[in-house]
Amino acid sequence: MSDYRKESFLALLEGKMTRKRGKHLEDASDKDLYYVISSIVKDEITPKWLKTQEKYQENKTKQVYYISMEFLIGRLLQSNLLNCGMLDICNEVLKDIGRNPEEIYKHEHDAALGNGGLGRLAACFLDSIASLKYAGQGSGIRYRYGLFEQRIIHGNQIELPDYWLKEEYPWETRKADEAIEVRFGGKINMHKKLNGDFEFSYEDQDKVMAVPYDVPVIGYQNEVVNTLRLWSAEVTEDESKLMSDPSSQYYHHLDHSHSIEQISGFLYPDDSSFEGKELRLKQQYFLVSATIQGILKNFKATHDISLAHLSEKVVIQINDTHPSLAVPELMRILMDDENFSWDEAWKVTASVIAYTNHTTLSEALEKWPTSMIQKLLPRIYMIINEINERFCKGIWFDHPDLRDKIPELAVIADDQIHMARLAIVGSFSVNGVARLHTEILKNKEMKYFYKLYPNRFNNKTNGITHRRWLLQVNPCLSETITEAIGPKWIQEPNKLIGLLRYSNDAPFLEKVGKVKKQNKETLAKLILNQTGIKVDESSIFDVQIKRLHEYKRQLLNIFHVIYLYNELKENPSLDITPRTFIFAAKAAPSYHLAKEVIKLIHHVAATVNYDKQINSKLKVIFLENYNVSLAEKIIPAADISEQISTASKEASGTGNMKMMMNGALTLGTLDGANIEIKDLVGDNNIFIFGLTSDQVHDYYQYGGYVAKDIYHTDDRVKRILDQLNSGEFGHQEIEFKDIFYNIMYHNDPYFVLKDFDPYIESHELVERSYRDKNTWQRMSVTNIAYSGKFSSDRTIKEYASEIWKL
Ligand code: C3B
Repeated sequence: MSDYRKESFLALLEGKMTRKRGKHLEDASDKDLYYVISSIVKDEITPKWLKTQEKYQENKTKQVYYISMEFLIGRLLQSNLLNCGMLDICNEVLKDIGRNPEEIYKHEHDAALGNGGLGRLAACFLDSIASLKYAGQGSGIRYRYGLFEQRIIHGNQIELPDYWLKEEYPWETRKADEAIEVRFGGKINMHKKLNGDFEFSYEDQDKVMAVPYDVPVIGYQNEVVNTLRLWSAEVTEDESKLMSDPSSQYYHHLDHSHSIEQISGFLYPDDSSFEGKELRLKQQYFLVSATIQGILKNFKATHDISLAHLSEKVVIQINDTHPSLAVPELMRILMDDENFSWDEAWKVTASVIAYTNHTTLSEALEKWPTSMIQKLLPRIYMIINEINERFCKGIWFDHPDLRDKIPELAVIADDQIHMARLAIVGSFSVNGVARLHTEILKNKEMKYFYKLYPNRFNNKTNGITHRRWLLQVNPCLSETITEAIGPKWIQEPNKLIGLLRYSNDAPFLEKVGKVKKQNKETLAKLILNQTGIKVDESSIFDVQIKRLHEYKRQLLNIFHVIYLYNELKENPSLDITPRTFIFAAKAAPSYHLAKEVIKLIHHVAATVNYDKQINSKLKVIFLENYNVSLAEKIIPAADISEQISTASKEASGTGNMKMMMNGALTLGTLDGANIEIKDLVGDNNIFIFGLTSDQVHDYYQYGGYVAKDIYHTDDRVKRILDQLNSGEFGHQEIEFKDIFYNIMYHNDPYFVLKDFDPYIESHELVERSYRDKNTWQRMSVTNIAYSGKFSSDRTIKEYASEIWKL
């Protein structure tokens, strides 16, 4: 690093510190430094931000709008420094003045505007869109409260509000002059026009201001700065004036403004499950209406062609069905405000919107009661009705073979609006997020739609940004990689494949092993700090970090731990490689069984970790409050990546990709993107076990699996389940009866017992393989080498060329 660059960065820091915080550098707190460095980054990128937007305007570039109810961006300072090429210099200068960069970056509150995979995917996509120089915007909600903070008390999950905006958020810029009015409820009037068409006008609607807050999305060292636009719900100016009018009913208005602000009040904490709350519907319409109005306004300001050509300049990707009201909303504006006929409006709408499906879980399917939509969004309801009628008629006349399937296909059925059907009908592209998942959509879940629209369906296997998930979170590994194959992999992650040449190179393998060891030591310190438990740094770090859900089967994992514990208790001198099982997971607050599993993990941990006879060989760690920042600490230290969902249930997974990229070996089922990982690395570099998706499907369809039979025939399983019932883990006998009942009397809906034996076997193979350090290191490097495919750059290039046509 040149002294000159360092000196000028230091001068900037000093100058800003006095101007912004009124302090000398030597008196500055870590928080002062956090704010000042953020402000330096913002100064650096603001001209580029303006220029990027101006260029898009001047060149009339086609734009993609990625609409999502969730953007799980986490902290931004470090990745922003990285992307604008200032991370190294900043770190060095901080160290020179005796400060610890980590401590400073920690002062940023994680922006947890998402639940899990879907929200984090959206964040990775924005990073790749900007880094690949595509013109794209994210559009989401500026929730005042993000995903709850998790505390664990006696094994019970307690949820605390995440008021992340308590202090200034340095990355956002409020754009009050670009606010947009969104309207709910009211009365619709129809008038017949001279030509026989109908015209619609609205009365008595509730008005809400959508105020945008823009967050910059910085491309990787390429001058591009895109935007994530987060909408905040506020009272309109007229209404706030009324509040200060002494003759008005002040309390009434306060109440009203509170209910309006609630629209962007908090993120619903459900992951892959649908809660039909009216406030959630309001959030969805609020996001969609503000975004689409904004898009059209921008289109008109930029282009001098008619809105009939919208699809030449705009594409809207909707992230799952949550924003699928985009279809009727765009129709409404084109017809009621822009005087398009139905057919003209439909042609535009269905060529602009593309839909990504992220799950086939039935409990996640969004179905709104017609009465709710009718009351809250009367005009939207009329439009959905018309879409439905035309769609059903189309099947009746053009696809007589599918006539008897109309009840399964209709957008409105059983007094409910089926949002996935609306999204499919109203879009030009429907994609799944991994190969298996897309095949399931085409051949099972959506097979009649696939028959109707074979060309609409396509696959886009997920990805993750290697810039954050390797370069930033694992600097030592990144350096080691660069030393071996040069720095080109940073721009072209497929170049990681060059590492294969080193997979038998002993010094290189040793270096990679050393980096892993350091990362494990760092994580061990964090574990000690957070839990007071000392773990063996040379043990296998076996990691399962993700939302807690029955289908992800943290239960299977903890059953294996109990099994190992039982074995060791029976034979304490058993020669096993020490293991540290690391869990982190939030459960949806109303998801009882998931919370029971968290409790079970804690009770097993309490038994295992304090049992002197065996605790040098086995430790169970649950790290509370799983979020992006914690993931960044755990992933570089993982040896084993547990991806053990019931086959067919995990659409893709992205944690599997992050851990692979950091050299962990996958222990997983043939589900989601695990299959694609296996296809790349080969059977010898992954541990695969359990039922296939087809087998799972057949059991569901034709029966034939009886969980109780396994209980009665496999002593290991019987012992574990009896332990749950006997109070051995926990304080009372009834503690885990719901888990027990679910397996025994609901026939183990996620096949935990069925996959138990192959899972144990796979773990034994893991253990044996780990004993041969050289082989393990080679497997690890092979995984890193093939991980380039899972960069979100690859995914985004596919979206851009095959769907968005940018
Ligand atoms: C998740 C799926 O569960 C994951 O398999 C997938 O990798 C990610 O989406 C990203 O595609 N998902 C989620 O986080 N929330 C939902 N509501 C539905 C799916």
